[in-house]
Amino acid sequence: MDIKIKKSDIIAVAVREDQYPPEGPVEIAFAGRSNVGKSSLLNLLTGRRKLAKISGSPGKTRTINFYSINDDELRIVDLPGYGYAKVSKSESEKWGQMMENYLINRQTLVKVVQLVDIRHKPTNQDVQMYEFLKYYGLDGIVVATKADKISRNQIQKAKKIIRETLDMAPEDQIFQVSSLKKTGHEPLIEALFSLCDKDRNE
Ligand SMILES: Nc1nc2c(ncn2[C@@H]2O[C@H](COP(=O)(O)OP(=O)(O)OP(=O)(O)O)[C@@H](O)[C@H]2O)c(=O)[nH]1
Ligand SMILES: [Mg+2]
Repeated sequence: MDIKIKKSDIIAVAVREDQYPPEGPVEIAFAGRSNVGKSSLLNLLTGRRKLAKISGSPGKTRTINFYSINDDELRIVDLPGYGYAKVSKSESEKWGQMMENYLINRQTLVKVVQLVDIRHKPTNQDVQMYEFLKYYGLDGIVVATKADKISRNQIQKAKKIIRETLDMAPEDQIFQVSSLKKTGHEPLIEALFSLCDKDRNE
């Protein structure tokens, strides 16, 4: 298996199931709080600065965006973030339905990478999200983002707090990345490609 991302294309933008692309190769989705760096991580992994739109203010990604990697060897799905205070209650309910429908029903979805900010203890919503992923067997990979924001010797401690707060299993993997400094992506890319032949219920 090739572990380089040589090609990446956006293939669908969806708010409803009928807008999803037909099921094909395995899909790996990125979940996490608004502004945690999901879209930036996609750009880092693909080496394309402008593939996904990023923003300094939360609530940038509002749709489920499907990206084909290496002509559909696998797909990465960038999700809208949660915990964005400015949305109305009805908007946040719509968001929940849109996310649940994709996460629960998509048969080719094999893993959801949970992103958390390396500087902070995961929020209650992060914990809830990770519990949800555990329930559906989609957990196991966590990415601590913005690693450039803390010093090297704080990294292990920060990762320990994340592990404990999310109640991660010993075999669960945690990667630290910096999209700003472009570090940490290589082991993550390997982990994602190693999921390529997996089935959802394995
Ligand atoms: N210093 C630093 N900033 C980062 C890093 N990753 C992302 N950011 C910044 O964080 C902000 C949010 O990044 P996005 O990638 O848009 O975050 P998102 O999780 O996709 O947000 P939503 O689409 O709102 O859910 C932007 O200003 C990024 O430049 C990082 O590794 N280091
Ligand atoms: Mg985004």
